[in-house]
Formats: sequence, C-alpha cells, structure tokens
Amino acid sequence: MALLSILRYPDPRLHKLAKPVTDFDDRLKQLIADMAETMYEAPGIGLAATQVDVHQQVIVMDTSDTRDQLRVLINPQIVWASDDRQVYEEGCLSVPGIYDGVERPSKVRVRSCDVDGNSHEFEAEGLLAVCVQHEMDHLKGTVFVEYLSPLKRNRIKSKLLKEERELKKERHPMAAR
Ligand code: QAP
Ligand code: CO
Repeated sequence: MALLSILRYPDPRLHKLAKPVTDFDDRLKQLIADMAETMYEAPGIGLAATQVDVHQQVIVMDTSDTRDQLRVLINPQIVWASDDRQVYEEGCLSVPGIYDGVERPSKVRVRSCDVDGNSHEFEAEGLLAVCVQHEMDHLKGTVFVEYLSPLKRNRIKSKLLKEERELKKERHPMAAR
C-alpha cells in the first residue's frame, strides 16, 4: 500500500481524458488499494484516478458514515439520469478549502465493472448520486469549479496558485522569490 499524491487545481493534467481499463490484473488491484488508502487518509468520500495522475477510468468512493463501505467503479457509464435536479455544496480533494453549489440530476442509474471485470448496475440518489457524477466528471477532465461563473473560477484559481507558491517557499526556504 502507498499514499499517492493528489493533483491540485489548476494543474492541466486534471483535464486529461481517462481511457477505459482493459486489463483486470494485479496492477489494477494495486492502484485501487493505493487510491482507497489515499482517499481515506485525506480524508475524502471520492477519488478518481485522474486526480492521482493515472488516466484510466477508475473511481473509489465511500459515502458511508462508518467509512467501511468502499465502492470501486471501473469504466462507469450513466445509463439513465432523472429530469429533476438538486443543488449540493460540493468540494474536491484537488480543490482544497473550496466549496460551492453545483446542480445535477438527483438520481442516476450507473453501469460499471468491478475489479474482476464483471459488469454491475445500480441506482444512486442523494449524496451517492452527487459523488458518482462528480467523480465521473474527473474521468472526462472536468473539475466542479468549471460549473461556477468565470469570476468565481478565476478567484479560486488565483487563491490556489498563491497557496501553492507559499507551500513551495516552505519546502525550499532558500529559494527567495
Ligand atoms: C467529491 O470530495 C464530492 O476541500 C468528493 O480541504 C464532494 O472527498 C462528492 C475534501 C461533495 C459529493 C459531494 C475537500 C477534503 C474532500 C476539501 C471530497 C478539503 C479536504 C472532498
Ligand atoms: Co473531485
């Protein structure tokens, strides 16, 4: 097991398109174990492979209160979405400290594979529906801040870039800038 480092917005690698998984092998199982460890440690409720710079269609999620209900989605597809929509205050491990309302379909039906490559379908509502859609967006290179106004997005970008400069200074105090 290993902790993976999470890309931070506005890293351009967050906009890469993930490819479907074709090999359900031990490397995939290792990636899932590392992603789950990284998500629980953060702590977060969802993590897409894109966020750890692996551009394959893999998601780990756990929206349970007990933090013991890991869900793994491989090659997920939304096969149905409700017409009614809900607004939820979203955050993201790649956009630390930022939360804002995003409107999405309130129910979705999802088809995805498990670690062994077997296909499953399930219906999601509430927080789980928000989480599935948020994480599937990552696989398409979309970060939730892209649903906000350009003004808000630019403010978020500047804030995170400034924080990153501060973090770099702490790591290299002699590199005066
Ligand atoms: C996506 O988000 C999500 O800003 C998963 O400082 C969000 O796990 C799905 C986190 C809302 C459904 C609803 C964010 C941790 C975790 C932060 C996360 C932070 C520390 C976000
Ligand atoms: Co996210």
